[in-house]
Amino acid sequence: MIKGIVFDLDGVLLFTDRFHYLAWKAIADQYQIPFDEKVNDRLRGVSRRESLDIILSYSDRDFSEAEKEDMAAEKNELYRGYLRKMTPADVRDDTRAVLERLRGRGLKLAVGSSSKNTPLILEKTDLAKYFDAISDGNNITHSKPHPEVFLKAADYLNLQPSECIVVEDAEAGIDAGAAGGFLTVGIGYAAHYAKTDRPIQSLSDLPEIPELAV
Ligand code: B16
Ligand code: MG
Repeated sequence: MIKGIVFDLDGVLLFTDRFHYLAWKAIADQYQIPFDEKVNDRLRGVSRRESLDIILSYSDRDFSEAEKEDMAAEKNELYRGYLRKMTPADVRDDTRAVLERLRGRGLKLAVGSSSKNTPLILEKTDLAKYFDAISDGNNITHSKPHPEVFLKAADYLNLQPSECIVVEDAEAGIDAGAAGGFLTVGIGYAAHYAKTDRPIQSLSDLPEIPELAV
């Protein structure tokens, strides 16, 4: 029986993926590295440093460790510039409605995000109040597709992975959910991924999946 739901943040609850794209694009342009939406899709759910390594694999020159640290820090400053301008209006009405509906059914809700910027995002958008637990890039040592972030979320909820659903937009996130023993729901990019258990078109479809049917 499902008792809890762990939501990915970027690409599921919010569309901060656009800000990641814009910030990485500025860095890539600065170093004449080819970067487009297709490369950006490879960064979904992946940590900041691993994202940089993927971007740099499209360059024909080598970068020192110090240069890489500077690039990652600069990207994060650009990204946080976008985040600071976010407001509660950046959360879709149907997203809030779904969260309220699921809470109303007595389900426990958690965030499971690779992002170290999760606290800032939740504060700016006033989303924290819907969640019983937050597991993010600040409390993990292995990023998705490792299941750590979701296992910690389930643990914070005092639930077993088999009692929880993971909702994700990234292949790495679906792999992480499956590796942890969660039922996976895929939205957006992950709705087309073969390993996703339950693909959905929009978050509003989540309460209708068979495992949550009342
Ligand atoms: P940060 P999620 C992930 O968030 C993003 O999808 C991914 O593109 C990003 O690199 C990662 O967070 C780390 O973010 O640089 O803010 O620590 O999808 O797991 O909510
Ligand atoms: Mg995501």
